[in-house]
Amino acid sequence: MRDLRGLYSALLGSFNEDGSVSEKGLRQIIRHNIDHNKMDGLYVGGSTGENFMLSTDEKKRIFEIAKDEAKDDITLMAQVGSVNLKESIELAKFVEDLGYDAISAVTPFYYKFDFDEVHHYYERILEGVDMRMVIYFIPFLTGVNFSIEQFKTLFENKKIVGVKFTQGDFYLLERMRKTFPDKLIFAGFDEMLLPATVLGIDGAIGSTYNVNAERARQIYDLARAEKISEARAIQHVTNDLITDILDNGLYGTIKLLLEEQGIEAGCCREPMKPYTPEMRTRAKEIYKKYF
Ligand code: HMN
Repeated sequence: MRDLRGLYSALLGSFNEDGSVSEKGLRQIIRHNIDHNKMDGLYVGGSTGENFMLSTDEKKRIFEIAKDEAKDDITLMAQVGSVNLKESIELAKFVEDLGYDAISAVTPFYYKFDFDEVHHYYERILEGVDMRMVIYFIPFLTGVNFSIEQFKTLFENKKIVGVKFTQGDFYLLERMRKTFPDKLIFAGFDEMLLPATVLGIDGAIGSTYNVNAERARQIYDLARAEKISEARAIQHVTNDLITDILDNGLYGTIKLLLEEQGIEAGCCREPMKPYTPEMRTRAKEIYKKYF
């Protein structure tokens, strides 16, 4: 069984102008993450993949392309969570058959599910598969928060091996680390990689690693070696870059930065905005400034 720890790029979605999935773009982004970025893993079907705007067939196709391109070169974690539980169950089985290393599932969102319902959702997804699962915890987008006690209840299922923690609450992160020394904690906010690493995470999953992998690796390695001031200097540059990316449109700008490196990363899926000339110009400036 593959060790799941390490740095993962959250795989970007790649779309043609008509909104269809660009297989060519996806394959190039995947190869770039393996060959150039030297990532430990890819998180497929997450927020960065614009996954919640896709049909079940499109999600399946992207899982297939990622596995076909990556083979066993890199750890593959599939985000199968959906507010449609039947779809999540189906996708979990699908990626198990494809040979993915682990699944992840976002907490069900939109409706205000109570904790028992959320618990039931995870149990139902896991019933049908023999796979390791990482909970995708992202309260600022889902509105779903857990207490330590609630995490404890979820973690009673041995198939749940960890959590992707996209949350800026370092008190909770520290409590989690102490309470669950054997569970894997992946940091989800790239701008907080250094403090999260200091608190003892097992890895990180992020959108900006598609383009800023080298600095992310340095921060992670330096922080683990307790070279904090060196790591902080790189986190400062990284956060200047992330601030500029966020100001110009997160996923689109990352794709435009990849385009500067010769990768046909494609467009975003509507209702996300098409690229404007100003956005393209700004992305070129950002590229020049940081790369
Ligand atoms: C995913 O599901 O695609 C990622 O794991 C999500 C990841 O946590 C990113 N969060 C979002 O995009 C909402 C971060 O990498 C984030 O983009 C970055 O820290 C910039 O804020």
